[in-house]
Amino acid sequence: MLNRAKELLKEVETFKTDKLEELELFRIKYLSKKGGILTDLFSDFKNVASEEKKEFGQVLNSLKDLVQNKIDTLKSSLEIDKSHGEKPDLSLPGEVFAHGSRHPISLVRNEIVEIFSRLGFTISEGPEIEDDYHVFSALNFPEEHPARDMQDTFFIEKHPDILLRTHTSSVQVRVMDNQKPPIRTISPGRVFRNEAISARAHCIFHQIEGLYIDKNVSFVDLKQTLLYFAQELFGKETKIRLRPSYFPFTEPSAEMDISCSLCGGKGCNVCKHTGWLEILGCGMVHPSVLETNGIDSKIYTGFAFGMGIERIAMLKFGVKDLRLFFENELRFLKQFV
Ligand code: 2U9
Repeated sequence: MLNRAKELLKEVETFKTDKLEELELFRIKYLSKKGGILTDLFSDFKNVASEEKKEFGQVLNSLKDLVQNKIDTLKSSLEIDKSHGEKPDLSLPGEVFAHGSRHPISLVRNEIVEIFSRLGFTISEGPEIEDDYHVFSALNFPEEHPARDMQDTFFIEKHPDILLRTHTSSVQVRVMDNQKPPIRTISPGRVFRNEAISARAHCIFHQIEGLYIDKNVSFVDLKQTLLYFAQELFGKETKIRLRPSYFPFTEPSAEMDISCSLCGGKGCNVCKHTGWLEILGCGMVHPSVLETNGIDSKIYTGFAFGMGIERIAMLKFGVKDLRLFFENELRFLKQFV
């Protein structure tokens, strides 16, 4: 019986297969509870002469370990091979990964940031959760202004002074807190307004606001800066026009149109046959805003502007529904690769 066990050790050692089915037969042959070779040998153990018991026991245990190891190693290597259909060809070139692409809002934001960087504007960022002072009071919003209303602004529950910023001008208020003029900065970021979601409006959108404060900054500087910006973004042929407007934080204030980039100003569906497209608001920083923020309005003047990135992206890419920018539908995003 000892010799039989030793022969089996050799047999197991030399066993090879490249088929999982054959390995299963091997397992049954040795380990099956009914008629398995090892099972039978273990039950014969009691019949072995006592002087042979020690050696037989050791051989039997080695045989059992060997069978189990053989099954484990062959099984794992056959399963790896099976998952590849066949043994992997290590000389093949690697698989090409599909790269993601920048979101259209990021593309437009980066382009706008680059244009103003060339004019010496720095980039400033600040918190999305703000306080009343940085969003409204420091920007000359009167106490009763509708923007301060629950209908227009998201307030943090039980904290009437804490809210989600409705514009990134609050970042520039923080810049003025920490920096003396000259100040030349743009602040891109998400803003939040309590509005119903539609093809033209969303409760979250992205803005870029700009601020330039120095001695002798005039409306001419504002106009020339924005003309450069419009021609860099929409093409050298682009014309601008400024229409009088009103914001609490600028005086005088204006809205800026560009000549329609689709019809070149002749009139089409996109510009509603006017030849012009509104793209941003702007103005000279209100003297009260300068004073509230510790800047002497007799020495310094400044201009400011603000635009919604979604609106610019819609015009640039011909997107008709603003909601597409938020849905992250791959068929939409893949068009901007
Ligand atoms: C400071 C002082 C003044 C930023 C400005 C606008 C005009 C403006 C809107 C355009 C479309 C926001 O996204 S929108 O709804 N913005 O019309 N924003 S001037 O004025 C400032 C900024 C900072 C300290």
